[in-house]
Amino acid sequence: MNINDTDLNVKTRPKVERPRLYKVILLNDDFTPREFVVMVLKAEFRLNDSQAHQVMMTAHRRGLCVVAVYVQDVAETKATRATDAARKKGYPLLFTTEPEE
Ligand code: TYC
Repeated sequence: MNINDTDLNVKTRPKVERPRLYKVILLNDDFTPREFVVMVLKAEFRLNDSQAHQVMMTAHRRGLCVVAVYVQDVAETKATRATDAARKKGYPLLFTTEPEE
């Protein structure tokens, strides 16, 4: 392999930009049990118990809370999976995504 084919050569190294990140946003509702919200946050977003409680209570008090940021397809997949898990139990819990500025 030629040195020009490697990333070691600055003259030919393609310039890559970091992908835009998307926020996953948890919305409050009046029906989903708090403990179910905590369970979903731990299972889908790998939050620990303390983080999950804090995020849940922020959404509960303020109406919404940013859970985490990911590249677009990861953010959308996690938001959909978490929303579907609630729907399966008959809860209206909703996660949305939104690009960071
Ligand atoms: N507000 C719900 C209740 O009182 C709990 C809840 C918290 C639901 C956060 C959704 O994103 C949420 N049972």
